[in-house]
Amino acid sequence: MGRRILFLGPPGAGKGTQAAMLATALGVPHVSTGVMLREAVAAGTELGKRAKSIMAGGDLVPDDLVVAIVEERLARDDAACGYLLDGFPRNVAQARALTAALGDDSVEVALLLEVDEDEIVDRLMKRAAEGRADDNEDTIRRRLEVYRQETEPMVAAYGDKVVAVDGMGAVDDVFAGVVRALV
Ligand code: B4P
Repeated sequence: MGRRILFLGPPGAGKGTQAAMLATALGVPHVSTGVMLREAVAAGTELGKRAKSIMAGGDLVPDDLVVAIVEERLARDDAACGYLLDGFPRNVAQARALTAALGDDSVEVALLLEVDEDEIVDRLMKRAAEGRADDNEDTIRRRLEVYRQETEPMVAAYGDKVVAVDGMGAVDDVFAGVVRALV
């Protein structure tokens, strides 16, 4: 079994950015629930129709929907050699579902990207120009609140698997910290 890495951190911490770089470097699939959900919204599938307004408001899509798409993705052949989870699990129930499906070894290391709240708002407001439906000031604040209420309590559940990485620098400097955390 290859590497099984999880990226944790607040919205806009750079999980998607770093996960894409690391997945390419390691040759394992980058499994992002945010990307999969946005694709479902764009394609207008049943899942996308249910997720659309929830995501636009900054709330979490229901666990059963998200767990189903992740289980389906991790059952594909390419994930047998490892994977990089980005944005999932996002609460205690999703973490339990992952462990129930794939066991305690489903996550080998959890990289926690740490970024100040001011920097997060700044980054997401800049991305708003790219037109993502959930990047506006009200929704960004809601996503931060959801992170504190639902995701942060889950971080403790991963205990000594969690390695904190400074997410405040330039993208390449943060990536150097990610790589150091894995050796
Ligand atoms: P996600 O797609 O997971 O998005 P995110 O948390 O907002 O962003 P991320 O941390 O990946 O930041 P990024 O690299 O893009 O979730 C979106 C929504 O989907 C959720 O609110 C929820 O509704 C739903 N959802 C997803 N997963 C779910 C789940 N498991 N359960 C239920 N619902 C779920 O970086 C942000 C910006 O910063 C980018 O513009 C980037 O270019 C920039 N940036 C990155 N690194 C930088 C750096 N070092 N310096 C400067 N800018 C940087």
